Amino acid sequence: MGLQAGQSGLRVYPAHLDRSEQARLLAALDAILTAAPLYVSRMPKSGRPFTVRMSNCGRLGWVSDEAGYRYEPTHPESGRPWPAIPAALFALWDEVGDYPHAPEACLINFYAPTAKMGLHQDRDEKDFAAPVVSVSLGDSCLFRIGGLKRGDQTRSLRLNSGDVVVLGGEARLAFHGVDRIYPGTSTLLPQGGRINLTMRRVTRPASTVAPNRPPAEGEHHAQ
Ligand SMILES: O=C(O)CCC(=O)C(=O)O
Repeated sequence: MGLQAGQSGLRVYPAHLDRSEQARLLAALDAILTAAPLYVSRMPKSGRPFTVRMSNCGRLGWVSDEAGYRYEPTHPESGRPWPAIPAALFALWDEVGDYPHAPEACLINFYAPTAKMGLHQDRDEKDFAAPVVSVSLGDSCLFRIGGLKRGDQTRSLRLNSGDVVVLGGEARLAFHGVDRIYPGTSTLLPQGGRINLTMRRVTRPASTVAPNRPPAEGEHHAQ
């Protein structure tokens, strides 16, 4: 795949999960979404609803409302902690993430046939050295990715059920979004639609936190 400026570190793994792996993941998600149901997030300031419904699993979950984008340890409607990230997703992160610390959040996006997601950057995390690892399940979509500036040229690719995308390196901060869903292109989700999972590391791992003491003699720290 030809890469544009701002896209090095974008890796696409077509059909990385086979049908039975997708079905097992979906079963795990069913249990997660029973405990932490999908809900309607709202845009900062305007309160305009997203067309995508969301939930999370992991120690932290990405939320958005009039107060802004942020990570929270609990579901905004039930007030309960998010369910744990399934083991299969931790294994996937280890396999493709190329990053030594575990993800802390997994955002679950559900796209009904008319839902979409505008171009945006994922920048509410503390450590951009960690990738975002994304899994597509269900109906195919048209995914768009550009560069580091909103106005940069974009390219589109179709993502199908079982595809995995890694936004690492420069592409970690690339603008991206979903222009449309292709209804009826998968039989994985009984009711149709698309689920996208994005795993993220939210906090800076302890070993990479800059020390707040001067270096000891003979010890060097990058400035
Ligand atoms: O649905 C997708 O493939 C992308 C999701 C996304 O951009 C996000 O959750 O930040």
